[in-house]
Amino acid sequence: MAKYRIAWMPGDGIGVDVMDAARIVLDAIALDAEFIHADIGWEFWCTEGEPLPQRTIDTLKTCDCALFAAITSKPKEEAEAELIPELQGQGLTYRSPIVRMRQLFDLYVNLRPCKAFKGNPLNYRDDLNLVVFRENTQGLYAGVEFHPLPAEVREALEAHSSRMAAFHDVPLEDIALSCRIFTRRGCQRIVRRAFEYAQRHGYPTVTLVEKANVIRETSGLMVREARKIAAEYSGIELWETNVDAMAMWLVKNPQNYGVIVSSNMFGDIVSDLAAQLVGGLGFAASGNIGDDFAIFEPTHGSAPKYAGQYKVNPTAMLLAVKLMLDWLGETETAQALEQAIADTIVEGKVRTYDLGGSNTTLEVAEAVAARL
Ligand code: GGG
Repeated sequence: MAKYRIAWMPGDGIGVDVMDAARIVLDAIALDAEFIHADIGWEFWCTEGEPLPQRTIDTLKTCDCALFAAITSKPKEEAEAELIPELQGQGLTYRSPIVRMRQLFDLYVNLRPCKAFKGNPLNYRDDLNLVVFRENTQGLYAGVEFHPLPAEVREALEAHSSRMAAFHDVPLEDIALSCRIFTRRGCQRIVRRAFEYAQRHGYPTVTLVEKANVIRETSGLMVREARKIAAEYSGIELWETNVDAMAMWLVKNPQNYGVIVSSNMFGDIVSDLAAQLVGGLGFAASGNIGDDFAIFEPTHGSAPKYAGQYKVNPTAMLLAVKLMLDWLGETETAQALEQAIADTIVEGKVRTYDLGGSNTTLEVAEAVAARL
């Protein structure tokens, strides 16, 4: 029996291309693992009305972790129009399979390292090593949304907040509401993971990105809990920054930052900004991590127009493999893989089009594999 059972989820679009690249590298390191294919993505929405079939959830439950590439998703009306005729008109609603997996498996950490690899022509600066901890299960992405606003929800809100008076005359069908739900435990655990990481990797600061001067209750809860946790880590300073200011500072002085922690939506935005500083989504991997299960993926989507052309940069996918190896405790192999990726980049001989080269996705993976 193999040491690890890993769910294998290419998804669709270029997800398939970059997963083939991941396989080349995993074969080269000869990880003692069984890879179990699991269905996910647009095809299963169109044909089954469910982009994350129950059989996939069942498979995930039998695995140590999962490697996932990319999926397509489309706005509500387009999604409904692409269902097979038998499934149309049944009131099926597309739900993000990524968000669902995060919630189903309580993968509350979205870990997004953004490291500038030497020789990457797309680096904004060469001295960046940012790591974003984004809360992954609650906040504005909790999925508690209304449109039209139910009358009883309006009544309850009016009973609790005088500010609702401003909307009293707006018809219910003209109001949409998305709830930003924070829990004390949710705030505590993401901040604690960020501090633990900072301590383990020698970062002197953790920067909390919120907007507590305006969003006083949710951001405020996060800030208050972060201050308590920070008090337990004497060598690490807590920096508190508003999200709008952070966007500016990350462009002005990104080298001043290290570990960054934020809630779901702000963390999503800040981590994309941070990714662009080190070459863009082609270099951005993420780990969706819970207490005993994790899913690793490149942060890019499925880029359908490039699907099957094997021209996109697989580096983000390969870095996702590296994160997975770290999480599995295969630290030396993870380090060797990162070094092979870094060496391939700095040598600059094998490059995909985004870096000015003409090599294929698989050629980049082979160049990395050759160094392992
Ligand atoms: N690897 C990340 C990915 O595939 N992203 C595509 C995406 O964000 N889709 C929206 C969704 O979650 O449905």
